[in-house]
Amino acid sequence: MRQAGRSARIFEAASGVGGTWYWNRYPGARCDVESLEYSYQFDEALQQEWKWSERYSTQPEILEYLNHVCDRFDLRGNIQFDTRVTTARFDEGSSRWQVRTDHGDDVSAQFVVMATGCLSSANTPDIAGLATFAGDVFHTGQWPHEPVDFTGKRVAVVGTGSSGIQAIPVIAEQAAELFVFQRTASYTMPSSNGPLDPDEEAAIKADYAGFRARNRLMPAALGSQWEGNPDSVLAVDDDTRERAFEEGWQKGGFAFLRSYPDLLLSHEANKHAADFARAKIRSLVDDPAVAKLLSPHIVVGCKRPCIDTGYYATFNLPHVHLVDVSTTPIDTITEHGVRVGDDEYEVDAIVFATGFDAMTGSLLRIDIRGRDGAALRDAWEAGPVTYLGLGIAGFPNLFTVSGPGSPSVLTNMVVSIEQHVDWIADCIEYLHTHGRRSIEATPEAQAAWVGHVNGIAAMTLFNDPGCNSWYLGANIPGKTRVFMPLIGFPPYVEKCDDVVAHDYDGFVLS
Ligand code: NA7
Repeated sequence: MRQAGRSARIFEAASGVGGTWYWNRYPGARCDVESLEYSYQFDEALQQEWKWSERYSTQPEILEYLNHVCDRFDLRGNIQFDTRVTTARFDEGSSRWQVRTDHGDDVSAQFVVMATGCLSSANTPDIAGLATFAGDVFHTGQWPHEPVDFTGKRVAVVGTGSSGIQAIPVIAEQAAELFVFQRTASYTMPSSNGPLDPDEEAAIKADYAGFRARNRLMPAALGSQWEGNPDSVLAVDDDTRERAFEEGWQKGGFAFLRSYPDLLLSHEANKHAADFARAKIRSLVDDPAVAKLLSPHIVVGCKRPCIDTGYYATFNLPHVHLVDVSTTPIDTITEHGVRVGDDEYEVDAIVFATGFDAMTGSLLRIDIRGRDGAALRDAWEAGPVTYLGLGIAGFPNLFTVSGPGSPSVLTNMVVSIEQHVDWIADCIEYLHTHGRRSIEATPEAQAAWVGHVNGIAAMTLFNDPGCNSWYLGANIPGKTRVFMPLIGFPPYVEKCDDVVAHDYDGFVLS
């Protein structure tokens, strides 16, 4: 906006920049996308000069990077921290938004850009008795800034998604006793993390633009360096398949799931990958009963796969206990611990690694009112509806960065965010140069787009009835089950560009 000569005010609930990387300070927090990819590409000098230390960056290092970017481009002065936007109302008379904050700001703006994040509304389950617990309670997504020391403590971790799986091995190093409460076993692949290879870094930096361009052509906007097999997993013999899976597993990260192109397209194909992963678990966990409990039953990849460092080996430690809460849920939190059925687990601290009200949570916490005072909460009651994940019918001049209906969380988020930010900035420029005051998605274009997003999801296993992922909102009681992101980054970018090329086809400019 500054480059375009426009004024912008930025409101941020936190005391500093960083978003996800500001809040998720839990032990072991690390990115699941490689460092040389999980970084901005808008400035060549920035991407050349910044030095990452590991293949997968830790939370403190990414936060340091984001603070560096903020200062390098002199953005801090435009940001009002510790301020939460409470309402945003569109005034049809002036065609402007009235934005209010919990600090009493009352701001009139022509455009509002919601950069509120996809995983920013922490979900703490409503378990009876939580307020009576005498020890410390944490949520991985709202971790304190002061150091937390679990040395000598008995600790409960509730949740075994990405956050739990990263935190558990690190907490286990300190805790005297660790109880892990698992409702659904996740698939997790080794990160094969290590110091960033200087040769690999030099090779990428020698043609960073080329590397970025190749990644933008990948379905998830990442991983062009991994060679997948073009054939169906069903078309190869057992040895070939096992070799390819092993190679993917050893490479680390999401490479395993990229071994074959059809793993998320057919149950038969998926079962091969799931069986391979379950065999790995049996080989890594000493106690067969524990290995069995840790073995997922769901489709591999229908939830975002986790990337770990030493997760399974942690369960071979004598002071680490896995508690199955799949059939008997956590009943109550007592003064001294966690009760499951007739058993009470006495602990000094409880860590909720229970995820987020994803993709819509933070938007809907703000009272957003469009034309005729209509509430976004009502418009999205049966699940979010958008056009391109960028605009919403009835809500003119409101943009959502990585909104539902865009590839967002199924991609390298930084790439998706930059694509959206560029699109929005270009759009605002276009409106100014063409003497238009407002842009609004048409209900028809929006309905067609939602149908398209759902239609693609229906061709995959992401919608599998056995899979209660946050992509589907199925992790939040009462939330409508609908697959929110769009699968496939490159065709999406083409569509966005095409919409622009056709004078913002599907939007009304007035
Ligand atoms: P996730 O992936 O949503 O994981 C949350 C975990 O918490 C998951 O294992 C849940 O089990 C579990 N959970 C939630 N509520 C309960 C209750 N009431 N009892 C027991 N267990 C519960 O969140 P993360 O923070 O780990 O990761 C989110 C994303 O951040 C991740 O995908 C990466 O993209 C980064 P469930 O599976 O619902 O049975």
